[in-house]
Amino acid sequence: MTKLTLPLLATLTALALTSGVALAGSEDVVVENAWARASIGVNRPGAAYMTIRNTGDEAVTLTGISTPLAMMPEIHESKTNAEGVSSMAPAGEIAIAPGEAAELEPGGLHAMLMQLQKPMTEGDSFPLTLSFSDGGDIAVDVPILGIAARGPDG
Ligand SMILES: [Cu+2]
Repeated sequence: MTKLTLPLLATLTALALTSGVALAGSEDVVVENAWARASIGVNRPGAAYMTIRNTGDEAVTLTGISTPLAMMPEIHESKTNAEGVSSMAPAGEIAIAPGEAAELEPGGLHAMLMQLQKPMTEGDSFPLTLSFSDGGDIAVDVPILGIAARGPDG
């Protein structure tokens, strides 16, 4: 070890920190009121809900989600047709205009958690990472509410 080592390490650390910062847009995203319902076992998918707010002045695009809780997490959208039959499908990328928010709520957009790795137990929480088109990620801790919860307050 020479005395050159420390400044070199400091430089590398600074570079690593700089490259971890989102390029534009997603650093202004704020996630509010995240919640999920407890599951019965792992055979059926779980779902998580939240408000994803763009507080910046550039549009942001949510491109995907990931969590260690589920092998196949995906943003879905539920729709009800004129006959009252509801169905859901992958929502693709979600663009959020400046000052706007994407609402993930029962009956609409939701984070579908397919292939659960363990049951979702009331009182626990799990990490969920949102990825954006500018390369930024936002990690959220999602509290698990009761099996009959309808909103972030239960
Ligand atoms: Cu779904």
